[in-house]
Amino acid sequence: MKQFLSIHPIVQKALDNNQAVVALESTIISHGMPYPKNLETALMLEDEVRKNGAIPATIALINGKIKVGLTKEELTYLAKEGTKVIKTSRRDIPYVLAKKLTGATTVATTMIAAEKAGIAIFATGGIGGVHRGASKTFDISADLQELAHTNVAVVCAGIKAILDLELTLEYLETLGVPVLGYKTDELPAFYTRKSGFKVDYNMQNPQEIADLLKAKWNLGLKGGVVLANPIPEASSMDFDEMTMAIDQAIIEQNKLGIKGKESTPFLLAKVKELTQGKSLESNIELVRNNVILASKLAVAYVKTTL
Ligand code: PSU
Ligand code: MN
Repeated sequence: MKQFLSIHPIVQKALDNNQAVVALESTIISHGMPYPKNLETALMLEDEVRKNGAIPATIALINGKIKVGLTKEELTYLAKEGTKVIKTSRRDIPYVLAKKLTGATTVATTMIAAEKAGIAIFATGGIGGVHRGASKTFDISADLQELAHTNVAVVCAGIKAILDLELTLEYLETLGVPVLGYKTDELPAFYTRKSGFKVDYNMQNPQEIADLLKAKWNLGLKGGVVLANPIPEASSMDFDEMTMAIDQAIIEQNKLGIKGKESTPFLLAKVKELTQGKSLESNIELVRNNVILASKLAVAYVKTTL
């Protein structure tokens, strides 16, 4: 494992001293936003982690290594390369490493890297899930299987709204993954605070969540947890406008025959276009909000002995 894992000295020192660390993914940088907004956002998110008492560890695959904690040069490189870097989910890892290519990590791969490095808390925008029409296409994100097996808590604004939220919740239930709401009974829908679906449990503070994580993992129950944190009211989108944009994006996707790993980046980019860029601003604010909660959770988690 040592051969492939490269942990930044600042991150390693924090881990050795039992300090709070928050993992961050890199596909949102490469595939989620245009340059230079993506670089500004990546740096802003790392700052938010520090301001909230934790150490950030953005993760990517570079030159044959899984890098946990990136330098500013590495972040800049990823941001500039954009979609030229390989969106790396679990099945892509061996190829990208063996060929010494550059890979941006999805939720699944960020969880794998975080667990190997010893990081329990990870913040992102939204998790992948069961795509609409999956009964025919079988398009179900590897993020869900990862949540079943890998011991990392994923702080997100819910399941990406372009997906089938109801089927994703059923799938997570089957896999035994708790879906927690932060100060809400209702599952947020990424760009909006409401979805019409319920979370499993409404959690009121980071300590309560840290206690739940310790209970799960000390018992040896493998797998992750979804902590769904609603987008702040001021940044949330209009539900009907979003529904229309998503429906239209899916129509265009089907017309163009876009499938597989291109599906999620295409839909998110199309929704951004159809909302005249407004969804991108929401996306940035919801990730910021998740990073703040994840940092507070990481601080509570390292102090919790159960
Ligand atoms: N944000 C984007 N584009 C993306 C993703 C996030 O703007 O492609 C990634 C996330 O990293 C998430 C992944 O884990 O999409 C899910 O993709 P798939 O459905 O192919 O597993
Ligand atoms: Mn897929």
